[in-house]
Amino acid sequence: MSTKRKNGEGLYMPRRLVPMLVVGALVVASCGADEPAATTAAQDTTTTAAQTTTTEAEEVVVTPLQGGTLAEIQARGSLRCGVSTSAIGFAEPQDDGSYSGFDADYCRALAAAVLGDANAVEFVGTTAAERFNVLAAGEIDVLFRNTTWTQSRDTEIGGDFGPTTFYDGQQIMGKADFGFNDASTLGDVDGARLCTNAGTTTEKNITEGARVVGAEIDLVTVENFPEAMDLFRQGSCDLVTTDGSALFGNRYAAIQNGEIAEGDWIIFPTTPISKEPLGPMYRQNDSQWADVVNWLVYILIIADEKGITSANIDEMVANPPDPEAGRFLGVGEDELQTKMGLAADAYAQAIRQVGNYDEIYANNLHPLGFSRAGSANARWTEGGLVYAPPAR
Ligand SMILES: N[C@@H](CCC(=O)N[C@@H](CS)C(=O)NCC(=O)O)C(=O)O
Repeated sequence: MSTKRKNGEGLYMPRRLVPMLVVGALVVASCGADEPAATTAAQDTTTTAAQTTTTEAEEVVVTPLQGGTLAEIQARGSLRCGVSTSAIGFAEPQDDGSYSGFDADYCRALAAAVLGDANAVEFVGTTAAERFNVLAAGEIDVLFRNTTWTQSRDTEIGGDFGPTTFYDGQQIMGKADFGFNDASTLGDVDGARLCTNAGTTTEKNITEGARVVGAEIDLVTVENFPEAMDLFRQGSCDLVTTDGSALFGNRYAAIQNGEIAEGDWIIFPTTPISKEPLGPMYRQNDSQWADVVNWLVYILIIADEKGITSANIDEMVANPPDPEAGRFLGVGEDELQTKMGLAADAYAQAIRQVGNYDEIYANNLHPLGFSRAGSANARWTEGGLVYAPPAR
């Protein structure tokens, strides 16, 4: 792996101290069980970390459990939900061991549907590299962890995906001081050191993308994305790359806490370099559980379409706006939830205790400056991709 830098384009700062800083940072990162011991040379350490953690799917060897997840959760009385260890707006650890965020709210909504109690969740923080093993080993019932639906993950590692909850895409963040601007492209990463977390689609996308545009990069992978952000702050990495949502979230937080000024950190290219449809993942061959999770996602979308919210749910249950709403709120004679092994009011509880799609989005992502309008996460009636099949 090359650490050579491009000169003469005025894009990057000199980097004489970088090797030492990277060694220090990767020693911390290497505390993870699967990480190799750090070597003394910065370049070697970097190379080893990247090479041993890039193969996200191949490392999973545990035979998936077969079926019965719903019954297990009902017997246990709690939902084990895998989330990210720390992802701004999606899964933020709280002092009491719970998590808040967009993904965390889906865990809570699912617990409300299955157990009637949004607080009946055991959150399990997972790194990107370990998440599929944790799922396959049966340590969690479902994974809501900024997880991109890909063909290899769907076919090679014993898992299945539910409907997309957030349409994301990979971007890159650099410093305006180093010459990056809104017009920067993938080609502008030539000669740069990029950081991200291991076990992600991010690694493959940037490696393939850079190759396609003829850019030579030095990719450094660490265990968690917050570590990658630290390297970026220190200047050990010229650039960080991951799902755009995380870049926007980190930049927004840094502006809010006074660390940087608006315009200091540039996110590019404007059109992401990949599609990252994020959503739930569960073990394959458990159709009953898949249905429960999938229809949770769908019904929160349909509730948004119909204006059924946590604030007006009681009124809506008393007077459903139409027959479809009557069915999924559990008051129509032809309700379907009991046939799925749930209480008739399962999804009404999810809406009551957590909210519909728009509420989950607004509660967690509006504070970070995200807007559905004009994005792929807008309603399908407003030009977006958020769409659900009919509840009938
Ligand atoms: N969507 C990608 C990336 C997932 C990912 O790890 N994203 C980062 C940025 S949101 C993350 O969760 N970081 C939190 C952490 O590393 O703990 C994937 O499924 O591989």
